[in-house]
Amino acid sequence: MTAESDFGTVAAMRGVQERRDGAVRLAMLLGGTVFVLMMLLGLVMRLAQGGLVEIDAALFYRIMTAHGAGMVGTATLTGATILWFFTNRHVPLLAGVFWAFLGLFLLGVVFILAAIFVGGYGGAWTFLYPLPAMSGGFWQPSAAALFLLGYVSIGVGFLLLHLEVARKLIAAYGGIGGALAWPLAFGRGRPEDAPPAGVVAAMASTIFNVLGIVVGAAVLVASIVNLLVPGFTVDALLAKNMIYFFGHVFINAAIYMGVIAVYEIIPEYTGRPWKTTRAFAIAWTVIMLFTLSVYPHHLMQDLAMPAWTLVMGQLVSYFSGIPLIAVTAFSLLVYIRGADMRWDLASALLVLGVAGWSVGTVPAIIDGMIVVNKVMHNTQWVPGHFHTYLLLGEVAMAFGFMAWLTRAPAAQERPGAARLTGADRLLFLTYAVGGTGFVLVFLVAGALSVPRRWAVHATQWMPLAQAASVFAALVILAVTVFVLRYLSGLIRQRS
Ligand code: HEM
Ligand SMILES: [Cu+2]
Repeated sequence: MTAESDFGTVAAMRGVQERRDGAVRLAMLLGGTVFVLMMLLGLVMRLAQGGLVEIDAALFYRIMTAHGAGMVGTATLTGATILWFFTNRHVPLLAGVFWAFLGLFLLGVVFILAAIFVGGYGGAWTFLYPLPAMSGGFWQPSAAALFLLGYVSIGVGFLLLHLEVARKLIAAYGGIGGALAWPLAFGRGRPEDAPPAGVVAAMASTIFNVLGIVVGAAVLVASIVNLLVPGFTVDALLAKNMIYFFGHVFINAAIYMGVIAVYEIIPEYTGRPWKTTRAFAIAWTVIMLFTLSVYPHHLMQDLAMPAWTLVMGQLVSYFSGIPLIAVTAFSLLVYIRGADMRWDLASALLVLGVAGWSVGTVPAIIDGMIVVNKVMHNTQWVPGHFHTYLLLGEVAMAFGFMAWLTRAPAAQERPGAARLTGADRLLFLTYAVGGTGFVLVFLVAGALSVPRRWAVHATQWMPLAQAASVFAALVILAVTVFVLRYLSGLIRQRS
């Protein structure tokens, strides 16, 4: 091959690479924007619960449905985009698959929005069978079916994305076990030969998310048939098991995929690679098994469930925090301590993301105890814990990734040049303080037995919702600036 054609190939490859990144940048822009919009819906709900604005209860439940589905979908969209971007660093992925994923995702969003705001569907993002079919006259079965079809479209998109990732990782690392670093975890493999940390995380989250989506698709299709042919019924307890298996896995996958950004980006700031150690490899395989078996902690109110499944849910809940915190939060502390850590908005948000995620598992584990769950189950303790590891966890990681994609040109050339300006510090603090205050109010309200999912609150609960609204406004302010900053970074990079 001549030098010239070599050069041509490199240039062409770079062109392909940039176009691929273009799709990633667009997906993150959409994700960031939807986060802001969904947070505004969240604020409206909190204002309504605080008695500061008046909205019809039916509208509240539509907003709650849109907020839940929109947030979970966007968290997983941004997580999967992070997974795609970094997997692509290690194995070349087919760009067309990502575009198909994005297209199916957007099609699903259109269906879901139409189902809610045109069709009036308000049965919550969890579509618990047979609720979609029992609207009490608030929506037609067709609206519920459209909502579920939107999920199917999004699910197919995710399957395509994960299958492309799985196919390439399996080929490059010698099978599923190779990509999960099993030779190192359970054999005589050496750390030097193990796949990068991001690859292990990508393989593990791909496996469980595929399983979750397949089970989810089955119960979605059954529910759609039930809506169209009411004579066709499904065992409600089985459907609930399938839905919560899917829901638990899907939202966990969002976070576990987001963490890949931490493994891949933080080394640039510490100057030390995130190593695939034996403990790391074992932990990810264990996390994979736990994620698949812990979902019964959502069914503790279901007396008809076999007792052993609930006990398993509780026990696995205890342990599922440990490997995760050991290989991510603890390692992160070690990496940061031992290095001359550089701070900028990106690294600060990524570290906050790990902290928020780790802290959020604590109230989650508490709620995963059967005796506690009996009391706390339908209180705001529940949104309290999941807003902690989502708002201060996955979402912080997603915005950290976006800040990193558009970091200052000097920092792109030389990571040592990264710095946290005064304005960035203020922005970061606004987000962290607003987010912490917001989730704390949920947890306090939960401890005081304020119920969740109530459109109208008793007068004595209203001050809580009002305080939460102030914190939410701070978060929204910060996040709006994150998105604008990202957008201006994209424009700067284009010119
Ligand atoms: C400023 C940010 C946010 C605000 C103001 C907000 C507000 C709310 C409110 C008021 C509720 C209903 C609570 C209740 O049951 O009484 C809720 C539920 C929920 N939120 Fe958020 N939220 C925010 C951010 C997020 C984020 C970042 C996520 C996920 C990535 C998220 C996911 C959810 C989910 C899944 C529900 C449950 C809906 C249901 O019960 O069906 N939220 N949020
Ligand atoms: Cu769960």
